[in-house]
Amino acid sequence: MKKLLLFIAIFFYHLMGFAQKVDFYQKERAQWLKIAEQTTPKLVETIKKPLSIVRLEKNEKKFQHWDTKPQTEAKNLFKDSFKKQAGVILDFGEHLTGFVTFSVEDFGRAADAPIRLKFTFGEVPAEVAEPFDPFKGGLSRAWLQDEIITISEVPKTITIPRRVAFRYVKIELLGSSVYSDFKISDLFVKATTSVKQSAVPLAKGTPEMIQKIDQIGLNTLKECMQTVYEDGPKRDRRLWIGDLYLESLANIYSFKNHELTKHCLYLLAGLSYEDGVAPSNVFERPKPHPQINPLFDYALIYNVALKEYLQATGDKKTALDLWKVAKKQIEIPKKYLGEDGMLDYQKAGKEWWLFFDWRNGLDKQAALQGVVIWAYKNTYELAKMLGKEQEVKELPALIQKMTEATHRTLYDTQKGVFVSGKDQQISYCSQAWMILSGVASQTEGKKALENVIAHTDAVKPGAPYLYHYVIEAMIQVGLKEEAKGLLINYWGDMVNKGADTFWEVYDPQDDFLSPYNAYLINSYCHAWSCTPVYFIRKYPDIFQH
Ligand code: RAM
Repeated sequence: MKKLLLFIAIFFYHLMGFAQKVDFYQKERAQWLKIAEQTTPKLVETIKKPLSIVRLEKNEKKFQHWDTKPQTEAKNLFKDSFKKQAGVILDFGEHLTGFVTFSVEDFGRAADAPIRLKFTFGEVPAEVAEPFDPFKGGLSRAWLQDEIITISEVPKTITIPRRVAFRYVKIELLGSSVYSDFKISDLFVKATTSVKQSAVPLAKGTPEMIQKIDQIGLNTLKECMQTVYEDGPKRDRRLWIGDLYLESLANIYSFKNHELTKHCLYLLAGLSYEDGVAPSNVFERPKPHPQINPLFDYALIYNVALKEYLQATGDKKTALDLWKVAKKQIEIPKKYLGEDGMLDYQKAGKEWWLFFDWRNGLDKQAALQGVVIWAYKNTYELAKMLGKEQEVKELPALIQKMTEATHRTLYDTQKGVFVSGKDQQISYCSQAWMILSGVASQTEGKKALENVIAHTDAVKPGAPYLYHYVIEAMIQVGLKEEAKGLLINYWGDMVNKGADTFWEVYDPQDDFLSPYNAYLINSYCHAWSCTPVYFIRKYPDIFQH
């Protein structure tokens, strides 16, 4: 008997071990990855040449205190000795992403020593103005775009192996023959994007600043649309769910490259973690693989992105094929859900990365309740479109229970705002998520946003990502003028400071803010900042008049 019990115990132990290792998408994964591969977009390539040679000027009033002044046409570089022009800064006049090729030629006298050049590419002037070292940032120094190239034979044409994202390039001379001279006789970039179709023009009479914001938003989106929706073509050059969601919304109202969205949704599904959680971010090369870095809110946002894709395209086949992923994501919060309808946000915060925004000290309890309810609602809508309500029939009751509990626990009736965490923090983030989830009624939401604007100590958004949700919430409660005002103030401020593409983080009070403790490593062409394109085009009555 004892032996039998021991045998049963061992059997179950192995069974459980085996169960843990089983890949939740074992049956589907290969096929999803195959479809992802088949839908990889072909990039559109354009050759672009520099427009001018610029000089840097220190100016406290300009972004990060640097300004550029045009000096002469870029083609003058190609005629003359480079020795005389070392340190030159070329300006391409726009943000570009691609591979740079350059040629060197001698002046008739063969070089008797190699030439060593240092190229520094910058999205913003500070990157070609400030030294990169010593580097104290939290991410790899190698993201900074400086490349040293040694040329052993002249003449020569060389393509720099690294793809770069830039508007400016500084070229320095680190070494060359002391006897002979040379020139850089050509330099161009083969710029890429997967955007094929241009966006329709805005209505006549659209305010000038809105037009500028829209154009820069389109440039940002175009640059980030490569073979996936990248978060930033300079850094991190990969597909994140949160960025994909906002980019695909903007794409629906502009370039309409739905094939790219489909490709990304399949790639994410095919690279989901073995326990079924959608991966926070994935890489395409050297072969498709996820970063093992689960992110709670992003996993749930996968469902919303899939629903929006279905709504925009009517492509039921894809949505049905990927439904299994959406269904699995709704399980994630259940582990933390108490009998009272509130999530154990502290436990979730210990076990997961909860993102919502780059803002130190932000309390995420309210946002967490909000994002779960919002994702559940969207998933239920998706299920209805696919005739799958039965498979998620618990959702409506769950949504109601969580909504009531959240309202009871987090709404401060006296102050007229939603609070978060044990210190009852008041933030823009919490108000936005309480509105988007429907926890706040229309009137409460409107009042909560008005109150938070008036509340000088409220925790403000740190990155454009959260500004998106705040503006969406404003529109939802009818604060249309405020939404327009915020869009113009926040993104318009970047325009006034010279943005060609919108930035990863921007605090109007602090040009040097960086989540990575090194502002030069911030991305200055960042996917999640492109959403004015979505607002301006989805709500023409608010933004195009
Ligand atoms: C950064 C990137 C990316 C974002 C994640 C959460 O690494 O900026 O865009 O989605 O954080």
